[in-house]
Amino acid sequence: MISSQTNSRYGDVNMSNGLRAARTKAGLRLEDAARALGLSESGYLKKERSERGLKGDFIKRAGELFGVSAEDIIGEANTPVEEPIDIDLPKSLKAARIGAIAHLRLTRAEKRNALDDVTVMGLETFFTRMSSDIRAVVLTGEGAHFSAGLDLSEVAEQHEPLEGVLHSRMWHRAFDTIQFGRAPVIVALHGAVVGGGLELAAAAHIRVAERSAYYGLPEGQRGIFLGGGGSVRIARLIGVPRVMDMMLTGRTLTAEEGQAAGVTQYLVDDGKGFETAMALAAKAASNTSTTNFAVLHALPRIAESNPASGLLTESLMASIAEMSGEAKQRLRDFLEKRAAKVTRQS
Ligand code: 1HE
Repeated sequence: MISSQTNSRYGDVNMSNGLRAARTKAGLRLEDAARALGLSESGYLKKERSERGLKGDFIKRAGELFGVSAEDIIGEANTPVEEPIDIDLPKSLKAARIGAIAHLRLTRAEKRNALDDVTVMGLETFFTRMSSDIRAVVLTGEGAHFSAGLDLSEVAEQHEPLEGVLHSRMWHRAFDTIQFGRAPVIVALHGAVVGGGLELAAAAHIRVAERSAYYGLPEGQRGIFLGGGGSVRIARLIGVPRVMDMMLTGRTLTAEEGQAAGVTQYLVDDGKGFETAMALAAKAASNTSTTNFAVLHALPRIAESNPASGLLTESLMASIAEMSGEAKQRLRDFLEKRAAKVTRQS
């Protein structure tokens, strides 16, 4: 797909060019399309390269010529193009960027995105090596399920207790790089989100569920225990009594129950998870780096500390944030009526 550089809500993004795509599909050469639309070749080329070319009467005539609707051309033009990210990952993970947002996918659908050692270490590699101009990450799973959790075939092979401890600590290390990394992580969930899959989701900052999502902790049934941080993160999200129920009885929660219990912050229709996560990522990405650092690194530690230390840390963090040049500019923008007001969202 040919792309043109435009500004969008994802930062500087390569957008696919709807006009060019429609002409290519129609099998028309550039010079023929230009002539039919009454333009010089360079005049027509400019329109293919520029969003401004995709408006008004011109787009209607081009649509007629190429045999597609104007809406289709514009829709295609508004599709951001994913560009590869140059980090070596196992084949169970794929990463691409859309402007300043990285899209990381679990790509082991044939095993329901079960998390084997290679994948967990791949997650650590990605979040450790991610370049500083990535401002937010969207995490999704391919196939019918987000993740079936720990790859049980690997655990069955462990023989010494210490091996199990070190294995669990490896998960902790990897998931810490997600929770305490440099960018907000928004995860879009669907289908089974169970065991280690739920532990992975709990390490993200915002969870979006499609209605097909369901949550389980089948560790109880398998004769094992949480090991990827769930005793801490899932218990903090939904409370120890719910975790106990899920583990002792094998109870699963529907997407609606998970939303009510606090597993997720957003519940959307099937097929809408990724676009919702991208929109949320774009909002998070537009904050100042200092605010996002404070939210990711200071807030959870403050919330877990004793109140007196927490309040002191809050004051220190607040002062650092207020002093940043970016904050000063944003405050001036509001006071001089250039910034958006806070409005009620439907
Ligand atoms: C797996 C795994 C896995 C599937 N490890 N291979 N997690 C669990 O106990 C969940 C176990 N999985 C399931 O309950 C189901 O697979 C699902 C509900 C997620 C999906 O069902 P379905 O019918 O779509 O798929 P399937 O036929 O069960 O599985 C497809 C293949 O994936 C199959 O392999 P195949 O070679 O026969 O094709 C399965 O064996 C394989 N597969 N899940 C290994 N988990 C850090 S501690 C965390 C502790 C935990 O996470 S415990 C929870 C483990």
